[in-house]
Amino acid sequence: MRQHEIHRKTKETEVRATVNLDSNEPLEIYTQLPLFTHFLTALGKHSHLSWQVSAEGDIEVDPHHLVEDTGIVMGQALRGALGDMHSIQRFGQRLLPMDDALLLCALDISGRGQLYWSGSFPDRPINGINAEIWPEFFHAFASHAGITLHLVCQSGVNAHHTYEAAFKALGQALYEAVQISGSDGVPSTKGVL
Ligand SMILES: [Mn+2]
Repeated sequence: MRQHEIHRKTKETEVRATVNLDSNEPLEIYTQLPLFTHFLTALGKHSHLSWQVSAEGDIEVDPHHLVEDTGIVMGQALRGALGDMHSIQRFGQRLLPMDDALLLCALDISGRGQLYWSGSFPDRPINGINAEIWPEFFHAFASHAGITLHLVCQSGVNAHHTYEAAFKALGQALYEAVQISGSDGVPSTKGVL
């Protein structure tokens, strides 16, 4: 079973995440921010992977710590579960619509964590949470998972639709990339990821 758990506690947050790449249940997501829980549940559901995440923190200061640290811990759990990356597909992509929103996600489990965030993301808060917080999640996740992650907002008017579509698109692209392919060994001409 390709499964890994990370627990991280700081003076700002306490986050636990487990991911199993060979199962789609249980899916259990809890954070202190209901909107973030909603988005992560969308990611988890559409990744068809088993995620168990619990995240608490000093949201009275700013939701930023909780969102960024959850990205760190989920990324580290994914990296651990991938292990030696033997026979994985490595690449994943999705063009995901959600009503007015259209999100492109393309990722490479490259071992080099980086986020490329572009396009017309709406710069409006949702339920009092500023839009600038969402790329912080994806940046932390990509950095700590060791994936090259492109997220491009092709169009998006409604902020809730647009950011939710980004989480769903990541889930779908991730599912594709972590699948076991028919070929043997690490999928790199270098022989290592
Ligand atoms: Mn929604």
